[in-house]
Amino acid sequence: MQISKRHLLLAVSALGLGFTGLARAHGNEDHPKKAGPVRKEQKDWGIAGDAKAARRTIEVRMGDNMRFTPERIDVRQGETLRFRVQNTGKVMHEFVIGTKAENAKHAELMIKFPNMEHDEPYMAHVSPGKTGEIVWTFNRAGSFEFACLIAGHYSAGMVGTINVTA
Ligand SMILES: [Cu+2]
Repeated sequence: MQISKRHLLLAVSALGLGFTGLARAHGNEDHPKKAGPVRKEQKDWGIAGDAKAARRTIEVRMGDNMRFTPERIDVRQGETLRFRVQNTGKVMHEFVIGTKAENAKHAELMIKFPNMEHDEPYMAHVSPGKTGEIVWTFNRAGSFEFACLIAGHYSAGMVGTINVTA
């Protein structure tokens, strides 16, 4: 029940954003940084991290071949990682951490609403040639994903695995 309720909420907010998000979001411009502190909301795959707590930086490259390098990241539960995500391609890519179910659902929405604006502390939208950065704390063990949810990229295989061991 919880999943379908969340799905409904996502769909409803996506519909609303269809009007306001058309002009920007997912163009070739970087999203403007929003003012205010990062929203810290516990997710199944962790919580927004403090940069000061990051002991390890993971360099990730994203290319127009719809692949991430590396494709697998191993983490210990409780670790805070800084991800430096480089877009080596010529089109927009993004790095979104989530559960497999969450990403698959989100990717489907992005196909229906390609201009949907989405920005959360567990995602980085990166313009061609640029590098984005996020800091995330993996406080829950499990097998998660990082994915590019730009319309069509996820289904083309633009996805990697994050294993968090207890
Ligand atoms: Cu992509």
